[in-house]
Amino acid sequence: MTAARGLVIGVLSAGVTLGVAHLVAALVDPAADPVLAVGSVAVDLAPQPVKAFAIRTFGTNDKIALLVGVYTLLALSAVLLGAATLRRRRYGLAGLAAFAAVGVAAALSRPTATLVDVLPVLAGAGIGTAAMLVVARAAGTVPVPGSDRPRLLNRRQFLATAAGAAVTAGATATIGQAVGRRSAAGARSRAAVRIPPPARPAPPLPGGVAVGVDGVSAFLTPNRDFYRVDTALTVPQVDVETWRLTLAGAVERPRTWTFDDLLARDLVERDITLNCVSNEVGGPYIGTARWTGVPLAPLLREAGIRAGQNQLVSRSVEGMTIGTPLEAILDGRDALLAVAMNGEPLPLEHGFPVRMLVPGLYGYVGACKWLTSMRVTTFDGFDPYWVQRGWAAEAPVKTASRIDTPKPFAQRRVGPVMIAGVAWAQRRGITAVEVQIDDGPWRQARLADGPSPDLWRQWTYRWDATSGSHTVRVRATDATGATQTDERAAPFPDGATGWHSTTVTIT
Ligand SMILES: Nc1nc2c(c(=O)[nH]1)N[C@H]1C(S)=C(S)[C@@H](COP(=O)(O)O)O[C@H]1N2
Ligand SMILES: [Mo]
Repeated sequence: MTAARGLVIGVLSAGVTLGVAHLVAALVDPAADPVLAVGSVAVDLAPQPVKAFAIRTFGTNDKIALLVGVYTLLALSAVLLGAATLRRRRYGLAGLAAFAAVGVAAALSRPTATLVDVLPVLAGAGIGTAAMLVVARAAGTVPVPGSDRPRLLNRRQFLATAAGAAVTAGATATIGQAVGRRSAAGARSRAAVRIPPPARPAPPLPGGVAVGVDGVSAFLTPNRDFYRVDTALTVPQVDVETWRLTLAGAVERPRTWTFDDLLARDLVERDITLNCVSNEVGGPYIGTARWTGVPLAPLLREAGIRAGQNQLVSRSVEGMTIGTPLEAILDGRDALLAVAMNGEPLPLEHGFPVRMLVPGLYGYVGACKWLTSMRVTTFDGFDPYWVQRGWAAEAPVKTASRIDTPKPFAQRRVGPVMIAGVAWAQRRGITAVEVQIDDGPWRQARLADGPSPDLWRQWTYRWDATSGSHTVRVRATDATGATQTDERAAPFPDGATGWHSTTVTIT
């Protein structure tokens, strides 16, 4: 009886608090929803091994896993708080105040926070407190003579207030959800955007870039299949009408561009492979797209970079900072401010309206999404987000290769088996891929066409498979003549190394 009343009080007052907060957040700033704000702080504060574990275990679902965790903790605390409230009102009040304080701190700690971001928590906590007091008052009991189980003073009143609180929680959360969808400024803005045809289209891809073997990744990754890695719990919603890009710091002529200013420049189109430093050996966080964008180097040169600078710090609308060596941008490679991906405006998840792209660098040092400002500085002068967390300040892509087929533990028949996959060494290019079966000699794989060093390269190896369980290994060599090391390294702090292998059963 007591436990049940405590549960009802706790869960309903928490529900009203979060529902109201969600609705107010939808109106002022969706990212100020306290659950998301606390989740974001958890993302930012999580120690490196925890982050690595989350990316490894949950992959692109890491955000969902995090939110499930936050909600579970909240539900447990709510039940305890409800029980405490029955004992003494002030325990409940103190508990809610403590949660509100955490929510306010989280909302304000976001890099782009303003004072209105405390409104959702305050409104939620205020109305949630009222709900708690009303339901707790209606939960009063009287002793039953001859029994140690008291009964509700007014059962109907208790049920009515509880139902009222439940409806409030459900309605505010639902309306908040609907408002949030309707105010999806980014989606609306993206639908209205027209990207002009590139002045310099991508050179046509030779037919031979794809080996045409089942199970090998598509040479150009469709947008919906392109991996997504970022710290944003809600996808930033940018309206190009109000969006601006600034260039400041150690430059002679700081600049500001609108989206149309950028589109008015000559656009280039390039096929470029992008991968994540968090990718494990054999992992999925790599893809290739046809990007359209504004060449970045001329923008910097026009602004006049002052002497002695070596880092460009990009900042996104939600406060991510990414540091790129100026030298990498200026050395003639296709460093872009990308506005389109595979022929459509950048998908919201991939940085709409503008992201940076620097071939040869892992995403965390060259591919800022939802870009809004760039600052010329030095590596000594500023540590961007991931560098503050111990990752390397400079991180060129390491030469690597992956077996796409057969999949691990596949079963095949004795006879010819096609082994195939991809290899990459952006900026250098792949010149050889070798395959080893068990402890046999390394054999040359057949390479598909490799039209640019900034692209991954497919390969195949036709194996005359004999019965038994076999280990297949792959290693690549890049155009500097360096062969991929077999020394295993974890992704932290500057990218994984080691040979990818897979086990196949032949019958
Ligand atoms: N604003 C922002 N940009 C970001 C990130 C981020 O967390 N926030 N993650 C970076 C990382 S680690 C990678 S690997 C690439 C991934 O880009 P994608 O999600 O389009 O594949 O984006 C980079 N740009
Ligand atoms: Mo990454």
